[in-house]
Amino acid sequence: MTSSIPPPTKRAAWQALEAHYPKVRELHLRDLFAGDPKRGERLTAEAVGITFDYSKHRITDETLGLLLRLAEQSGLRDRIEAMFRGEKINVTEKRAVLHVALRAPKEQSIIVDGEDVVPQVHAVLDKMADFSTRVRRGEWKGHTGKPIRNVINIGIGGSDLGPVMAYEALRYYSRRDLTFRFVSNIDGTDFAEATRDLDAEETLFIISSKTFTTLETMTNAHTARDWALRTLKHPAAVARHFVAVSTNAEEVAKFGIDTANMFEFWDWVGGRYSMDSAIGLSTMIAIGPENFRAMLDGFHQMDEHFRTAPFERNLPALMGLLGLWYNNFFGAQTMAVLPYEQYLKRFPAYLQQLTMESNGKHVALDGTEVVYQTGPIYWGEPGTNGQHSFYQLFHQGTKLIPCDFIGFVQPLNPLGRHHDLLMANVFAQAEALAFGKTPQEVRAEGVPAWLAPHRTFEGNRPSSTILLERLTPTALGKLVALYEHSVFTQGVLWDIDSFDQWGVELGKALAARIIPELETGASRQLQHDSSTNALIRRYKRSREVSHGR
Ligand code: G6Q
Repeated sequence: MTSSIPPPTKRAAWQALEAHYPKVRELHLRDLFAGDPKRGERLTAEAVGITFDYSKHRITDETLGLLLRLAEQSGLRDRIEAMFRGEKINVTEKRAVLHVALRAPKEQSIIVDGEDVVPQVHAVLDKMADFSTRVRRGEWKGHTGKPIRNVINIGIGGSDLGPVMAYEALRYYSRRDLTFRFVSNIDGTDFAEATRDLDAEETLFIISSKTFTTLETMTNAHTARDWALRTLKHPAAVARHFVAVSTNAEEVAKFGIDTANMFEFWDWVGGRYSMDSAIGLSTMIAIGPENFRAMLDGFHQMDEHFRTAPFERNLPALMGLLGLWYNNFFGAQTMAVLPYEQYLKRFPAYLQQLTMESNGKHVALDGTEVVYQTGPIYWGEPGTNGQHSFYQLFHQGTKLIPCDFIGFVQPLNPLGRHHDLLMANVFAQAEALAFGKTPQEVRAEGVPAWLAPHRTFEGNRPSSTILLERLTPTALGKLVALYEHSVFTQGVLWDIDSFDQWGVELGKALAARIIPELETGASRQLQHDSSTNALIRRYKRSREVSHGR
């Protein structure tokens, strides 16, 4: 696979970047722009309706050339093909990685283990469309004959974050007479708050779990069943009020959901790459099958772009390479994602899982410890809110935080001057971060000498500006796929498996040992470290006191 390719830091381009970095570190964006009046236009790429301005990055043409060479020397082209061909590039789980098949058009064919998966994808999409339409038309009736008015997705991680993010992002297109809620946390408050004002007779639960064994989801699903049956009384009601999205038909049947009401997906869809699989059922009910297919088309357009565009014009490749430049050469620890679009308020949270679960790895594909940094921390908030809190640190703190600004030309809710004011802020922030304000400029404004250092902005803070026309389902698909493939690019450059998540699996097992210790009598011998033992004892003691009250 990558055997003929040396480890990342031994690649000629990586070493050339190491030698090149000290020169670039000294350059200021002010000078780079002053030396090239066309920099802004030159370092902007356009594809599939997305404008990607990367001119405000601390790079020269030489940097870019070396980064692109690194992509070639890392075998990125072959690895992209391997993913699209359905090769088992998730090596630790021996699985193909085929979220791109979820949005492949009907006429395409992608073979996994001798079988074309594209017809299966479309069969599930058709089944989802049929079900969604029945719910939306009020034809899918609850047990007592009332139409469904509330849809609750129960899932966690990849089976929650995508659906929540997509619902919020595409709310403008959603059916306003239906209520959508998302329950993920094992904290009972999540379920209690989601259902407290709902009528079980009008409520549909979508139990979304690839494995159908996840503790949080199964606990919430059982609580949901009890809650529903308290009103609906008869176990037969489960068939009308519960559907499942899963790869595990056996467990779905055991729970009591009719497998005819199960929407399938496959082991080659990773949880965090599953929002466009049947995991998106709640999204489809909210926005309708046509809009859902438009979203898939957006994903597919970006897939094709990633697969075919030369890297110097390839948005995900460029984005991934720039991220690596700061992560591995400037030592940047974090990346901020700043959508200037209220509907994208959950996008940073969604991206946190996509990026950090994918590339938070400390060993290379062959199991050896990496000797370089891998995935950075992603975080962010919608603009302009973030400006009034943490942007201070961007502008004047001691940390380098590359930013992604995301904006749309057309507002979905045009209201007076709002949109121009919003966009003025995007442009102004990126400008201020790049160019800052010199001590001379500050003093020229009449600021006294003692105050001048506090009012000075060093600038030279890098950012990308990502501009789209309008937040449509298609645009959302493009945007998500942009990040998916940028994460893929980085995984290839770092030679890691971006598609496993052993840390998450660990979390799934960890609590299992303590649960019986909390649920059974106090006398059991605790065998943890002294801190954990003491915390458990204290919890149980206090719990008994409060129960005794
Ligand atoms: C995603 C992870 C993880 C997973 C959840 C839910 O890539 O694997 O976030 O999605 O743990 O798992 P289930 O869908 O199996 O319940």
